[in-house]
Amino acid sequence: MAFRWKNDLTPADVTPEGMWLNRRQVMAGVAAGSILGPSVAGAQDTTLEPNSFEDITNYNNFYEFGTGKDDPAREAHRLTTTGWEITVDGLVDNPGTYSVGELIAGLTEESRIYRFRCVEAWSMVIPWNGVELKDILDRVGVQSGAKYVAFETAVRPDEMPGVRFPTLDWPYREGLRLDEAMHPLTLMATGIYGKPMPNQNGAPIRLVVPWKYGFKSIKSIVRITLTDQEPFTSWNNANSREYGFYSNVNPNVDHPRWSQASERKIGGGLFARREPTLMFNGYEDEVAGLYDGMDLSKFF
Ligand SMILES: Nc1nc2c(c(=O)[nH]1)N[C@H]1C(S)=C(S)[C@@H](COP(=O)(O)O)O[C@H]1N2
Ligand SMILES: [Mo]
Repeated sequence: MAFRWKNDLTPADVTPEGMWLNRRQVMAGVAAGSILGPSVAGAQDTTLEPNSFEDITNYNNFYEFGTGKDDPAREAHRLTTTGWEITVDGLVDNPGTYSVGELIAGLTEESRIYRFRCVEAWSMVIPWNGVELKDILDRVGVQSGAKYVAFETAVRPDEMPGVRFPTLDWPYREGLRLDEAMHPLTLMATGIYGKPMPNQNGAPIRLVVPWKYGFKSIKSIVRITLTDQEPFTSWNNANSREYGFYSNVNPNVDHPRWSQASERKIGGGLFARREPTLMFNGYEDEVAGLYDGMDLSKFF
């Protein structure tokens, strides 16, 4: 079945955290009934059941806080996010340094459940809150020569123990083609489960591109640059054989060291079966047209 997106999922479609825990217990025992409360739209597809807030905030990749999955949950409280500013520059009509509030004030707030797929072959389903990146870009005025959007994460050695080591060439940087950035599925997320974005997930604002591997979804953004050149991206720079610029979820293109054909959903328990990975992470109907005529094994 097609995934639902845009405005057809509302906060009421997201099983509240407490309800979700209850629900698992109930499902284990008695038959399901009306006491289960609201559930996720499209729940026939069990992979769309959101992960718990606990899973989403305790199993993270955020190398600025260390390379272990539990490092961000332990270390990211050091990040101070008050007074956060984002510099917008390059080919825009209104370059400048803006507070998060200035960038998103008055834009339509979205609540959307997206499947999230890491290149390490695990996945989660996350209820995000945020705004469409397109709305922010329209606000700053993209000039006609712009073809790409580049993003940078903060680098704060005093707050981010991981950046004291050369794990990556800091700052963490990512980029999208302009049409990918303007696609309505592309969010700038400011929260999870209706709560402000936890630091380990990229507070106060991070990108979410659901048809691409997780590493494209750069966290704790401090700079957005419109450019006519394909941007530097951290993982492509670290290992260009393993990580291309496009990084679309593609079960037919293996990572050089492991298969991408299946995935394990986090939180499924020890005996959870692997699920087949879907082309473009299940968003094929919505985004395949962006890549018409491109050889996706070459542009991986
Ligand atoms: N700045 C920054 N952004 C980042 C990363 C990172 O290490 N640093 N890791 C990426 C990777 S590999 C993944 S899978 C996702 C994880 O997002 P989550 O922890 O919110 O699930 O963040 C991405 N964004
Ligand atoms: Mo990842």
